[in-house]
Amino acid sequence: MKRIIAAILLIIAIVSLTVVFFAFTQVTNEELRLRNDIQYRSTLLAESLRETVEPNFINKSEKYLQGVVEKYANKERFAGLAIVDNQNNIVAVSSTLPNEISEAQKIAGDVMDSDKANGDFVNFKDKKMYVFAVPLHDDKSVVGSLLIVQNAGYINTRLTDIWKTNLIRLFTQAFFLSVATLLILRWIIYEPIKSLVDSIKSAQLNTDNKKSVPNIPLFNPLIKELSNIQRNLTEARSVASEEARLRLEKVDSPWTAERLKEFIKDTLKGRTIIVVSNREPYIHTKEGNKISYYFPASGMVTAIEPIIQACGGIWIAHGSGDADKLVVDKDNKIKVPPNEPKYTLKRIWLDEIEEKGYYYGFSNEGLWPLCHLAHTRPTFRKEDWEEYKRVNGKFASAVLSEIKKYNKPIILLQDYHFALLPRMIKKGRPDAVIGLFWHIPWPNSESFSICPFRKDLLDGLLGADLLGFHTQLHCNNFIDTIGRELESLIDWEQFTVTKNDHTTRIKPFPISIAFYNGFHYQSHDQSSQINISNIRKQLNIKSEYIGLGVDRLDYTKGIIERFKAIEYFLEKYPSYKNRFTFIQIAPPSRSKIKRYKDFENEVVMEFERINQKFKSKGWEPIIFLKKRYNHEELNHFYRLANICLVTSLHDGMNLVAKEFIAARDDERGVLILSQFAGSSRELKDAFIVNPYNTEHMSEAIKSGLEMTPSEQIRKIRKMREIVKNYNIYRWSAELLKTMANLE
Ligand code: GDG
Repeated sequence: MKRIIAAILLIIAIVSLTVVFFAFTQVTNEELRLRNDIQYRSTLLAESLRETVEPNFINKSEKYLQGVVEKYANKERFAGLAIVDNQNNIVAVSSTLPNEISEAQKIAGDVMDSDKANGDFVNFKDKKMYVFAVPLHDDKSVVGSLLIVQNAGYINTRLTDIWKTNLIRLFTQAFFLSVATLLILRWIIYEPIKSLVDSIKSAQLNTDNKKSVPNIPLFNPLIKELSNIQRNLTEARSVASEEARLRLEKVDSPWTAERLKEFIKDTLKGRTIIVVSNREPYIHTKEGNKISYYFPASGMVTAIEPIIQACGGIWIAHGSGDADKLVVDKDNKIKVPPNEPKYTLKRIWLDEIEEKGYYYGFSNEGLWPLCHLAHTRPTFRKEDWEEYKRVNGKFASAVLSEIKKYNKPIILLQDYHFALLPRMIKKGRPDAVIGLFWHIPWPNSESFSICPFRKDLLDGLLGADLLGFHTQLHCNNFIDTIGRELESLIDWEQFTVTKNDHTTRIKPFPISIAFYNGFHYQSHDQSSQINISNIRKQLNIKSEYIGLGVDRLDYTKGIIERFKAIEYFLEKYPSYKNRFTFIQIAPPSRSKIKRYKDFENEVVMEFERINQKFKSKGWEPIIFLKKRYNHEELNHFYRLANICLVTSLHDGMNLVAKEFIAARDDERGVLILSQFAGSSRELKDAFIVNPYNTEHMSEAIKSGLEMTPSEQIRKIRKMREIVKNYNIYRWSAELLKTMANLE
């Protein structure tokens, strides 16, 4: 835009200079012409009058002379006449001239001295006049002078008119030229470039409605290149799609986004997929006038986003960003990812009371600690429960209105925020196939029994056709809980629960990440400030060994236990002082909840205490980064670390463990993993530790740092195979296949 304004200003400047130059020339010429004209007319009159005036002047016939000067007074442009004698005394003067004509008399004096007619412009009472004087003679000498005075004001008026006309012309031209420039830029540059961009976008998005590259002679070389790119893209895509189709039959080939897409086409035959979660995948925020977005630190979002990116559909979630409302359409929808739209995000707005009761209160002060055995006491408040019910109802209405036009839609509900949603949706649309994935652990039935609203929660969940958990243990715990709490028919063979003629299947689906052929993350955020080569410099790390922890600031993640293990390790093995630095990345989470605020303070106090205890010049054992990094940046951290510590006190799966493995295509690095994280069931080649056993963890740190490269390669290679084999695309295929087979 700045450039367009500059171009327009330049054009205006050039036009102005041209117009001013020509106006100036015209004014100069016109002034010259008018001056000559007035002079010529004055000379003619003066010469013709002299013959009459001279004899009467000599005869001193003043009366006659007065008659002459009155006769010519005020005719057309003549202002009057005057006659002076050789003493410069006025002999006769037109009554139309002012009394004070000393300026004119001066000219008469000069003319008599030089005995030569002459004229000049003078001002009479602010009026511009032209005075022309001729000498009068007797036989021998100059006896006086005849003065012709003409109004010359019209000359200035005429010149001003010329300037005015030219300025009006200038403004008109500048205006039309600016408009013309804008139109030309739009027609010749913007529109063609936009249609080029649209055609490339449509090729990238792989929609059925492809736009061909337009034919614009002006951009021929560019168009040729773009046509080639578009063709190659389409070809590459159809090859990939064909390969994916073939791979469907080959069980052991890797699962990719393309393969999942083909699989879904094959299995769901065009049925629409709706995802519902509390957390949205893209959060828009505003700083000053600038709106930007970020991808939140959430295991659920990390896992689900690649699936919906691959298959398209609608994702319904709480719009929590302060600029979310500014970017949606009238239906509160926006196409995302913002830079390469692949699916629709529909935002649901919650007011403060709803968010407080449903999200912070019931979900995170009640259900979260209830399901995680991490020794934080759950809090159940009646008013939170009411909000939880209300918000579940709000989401149910949104889902029901979204699926109105679809037959047998597939609905994937996410997590513990929506335990009541399956029943609510099923009531409105019995044909909808509903799956709910519970991303956190399910505790044993006794622990669960403390929840005052457990029967309603369980009944709500049993509205689903499929309930997914990360591990078989969580499935067992769930069925135990049902057996203990509700009247129902449990089939332990099939792992189903039937209540009121509706059957719900319970099945483990260990969630994963988008890892295949070396890729394991998509760059979602707008900018990265850190890369592997500058982390050490930016954080001023000189140590030989680096340890890493990446967790939301949550009391279930075992961050304090991890710090204590580091303390124990440094005490027991002081040779690692100055040689080992532990980086803890901890984006703040749910900080409006007191327990989380307190936990944050505890973590800060603990790392400061440990740093105080061991620090030396230029070294501190723990670097605590209380901020959010994007996945590209996290990947650099993963690749830099010698050891990664995942020491959750209880965790459904833990994707950080899998992300660390996936990032290590150099086949180096050691994973230290809590036995209470779901991922420890799959990643058996990690150092499996009990986070409550400080000594054991510190030994694992030592062994990890001292592990030989060949041992690291052996272990990490095996774990990479596992994550690659059971990646998020396979997870999703299995979940959707199970749902499709339920009918
Ligand atoms: C729940 C369950 C289950 C971390 N820091 C940043 C950031 N992260 C990303 C990680 C990872 C995700 O957040 C954390 O995933 P986890 O699985 O470790 O944990 P939860 O958020 O508690 O997830 C968990 C998961 O759901 C999936 O089912 O595994 O058990 O508790 O992807 O990379 N992401 C960004 N910036 C950060 O600073 N963008």
